Amino acid sequence: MSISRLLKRFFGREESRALFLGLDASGRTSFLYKIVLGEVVTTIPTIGFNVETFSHNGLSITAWDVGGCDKIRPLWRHYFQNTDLVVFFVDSNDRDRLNEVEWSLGLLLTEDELRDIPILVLATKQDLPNVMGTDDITKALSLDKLLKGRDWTILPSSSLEVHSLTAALDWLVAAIRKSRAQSKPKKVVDVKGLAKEKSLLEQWLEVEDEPDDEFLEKLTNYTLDSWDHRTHLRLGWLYLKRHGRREGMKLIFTGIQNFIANSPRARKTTFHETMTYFWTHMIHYAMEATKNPSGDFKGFLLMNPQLSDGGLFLEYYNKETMLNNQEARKQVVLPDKKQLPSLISRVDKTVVTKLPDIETLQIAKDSDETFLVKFEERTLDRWNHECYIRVIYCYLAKKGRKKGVDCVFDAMKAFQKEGFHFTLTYFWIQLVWHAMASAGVATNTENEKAEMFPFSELLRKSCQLANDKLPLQYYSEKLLYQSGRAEKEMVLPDKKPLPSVVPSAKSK
Ligand SMILES: Nc1nc2c(ncn2[C@@H]2O[C@H](COP(=O)(O)OP(=O)(O)OP(=O)(O)O)[C@@H](O)[C@H]2O)c(=O)[nH]1
Ligand SMILES: [Mg+2]
Repeated sequence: MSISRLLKRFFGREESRALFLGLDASGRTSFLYKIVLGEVVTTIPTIGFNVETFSHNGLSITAWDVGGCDKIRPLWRHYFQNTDLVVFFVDSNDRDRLNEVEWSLGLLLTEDELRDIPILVLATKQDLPNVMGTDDITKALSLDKLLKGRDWTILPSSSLEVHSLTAALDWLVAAIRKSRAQSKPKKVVDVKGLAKEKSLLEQWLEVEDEPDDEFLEKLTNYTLDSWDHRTHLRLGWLYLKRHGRREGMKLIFTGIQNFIANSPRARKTTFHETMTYFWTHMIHYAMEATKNPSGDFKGFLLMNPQLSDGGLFLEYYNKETMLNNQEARKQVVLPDKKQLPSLISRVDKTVVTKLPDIETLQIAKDSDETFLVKFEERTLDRWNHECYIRVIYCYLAKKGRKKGVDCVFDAMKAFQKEGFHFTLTYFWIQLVWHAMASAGVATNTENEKAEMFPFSELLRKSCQLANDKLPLQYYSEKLLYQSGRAEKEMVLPDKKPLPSVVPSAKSK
């Protein structure tokens, strides 16, 4: 039985997942929030993703809007699994990048996990003058050829015109339903492990569970009836749900250790630190990333069928590292195949407690232009965090987003050499851009004259930029400095997502 039918049987609701992809600035985040909030928000480029759930024509849709900039496009593949439909956004006003669009869509279509799924191509920004129409785009991208054999269409859209969004959603819902009705068995079998998950999941859903409190009591007095993967998932889910990540984690670790030490039922198992950490993380991630329609453990299982695969860790770790390495049993070792999915959290309660005193900041008296010249000539008389942020600001303000990002990367690689850190560079670009967008001075185009809003003014408005520890509010130290990857490629934050909508968003 398919997951969607199981969902319907258990909760009387249909759930689905749609993936929003496309080049950067193609309009995904604007589209998503126009649907969810009903207003045109001010966006900044998405690093990582936004995820929102909404309903249309009786179907609940969880939409994943994944950042499209070329530097982070390799991250897309982490979001493919269990996708029902892809909405591919094309900026109708961007004739220059049609080749890149075609290439990127073509690449996507070769992905095994996306085989056979319907594709909705959205020609966005139709409210702008002289844009390409859907026919022009179809022809330019050879969509007839590229998408042959799939259920697909191309529709015009504008985040200013509600009816265009409704028409897109009408098609999306109908396509998902049609694809489910046809229920191509090939697709199900092809997705790794799903055939196995399916029957196991059904069995799991039929288990009569004792109430949660009774379950925990049995755990702590070592009388649980079973000690299997399902039990581990349940205890992880329950502790995280009741106590949050920090406290929940402690309870999970001691709960499992004590049970193994005291219950004859767990005689054959030994405690494994890395495995426990892995599953706790995956459970927590799943809880944050999906809505649980019933709020109970079965609802959680149903929304996250991938967790029933006990071998899931093999996607992230080599078998050798996880199972044959004594060190991994005693302390957490990092995955050596791919990074664990990052946690997303919508609620940002962290505040910067100690703001630097702006007046004491030693912002060089030079104008931004002179400062940049001195930086390029290597004649600055000091180098500190403010200088670093200021270089980023000057390039972004002068060159606009796209060229500015490239300039910052080139400049920092040349300047910092061995010390260059890919993720941190991107992090600060994003935060500076966010500050600029909030101050209303972010422009996408080159501005050679750059009647710039001076850097000191930006810092005054967004003083968190002066806090060089800011990345640690988003990233764990381990991921940033000890994973060996963050220096070389973009890794997503594991504490909270980077901002992608400007807070004081006003309707345009
Ligand atoms: N005129 C017009 N502008 C739009 C429309 N949709 C998006 N934009 C603008 O296009 C720019 C990029 O929009 P986003 O929604 O951030 O694009 P994105 O695809 O999420 O981009 P990334 O997150 O950078 O990958 C912003 O300046 C939007 O205001 C639209 O329908 N009409
Ligand atoms: Mg976006």
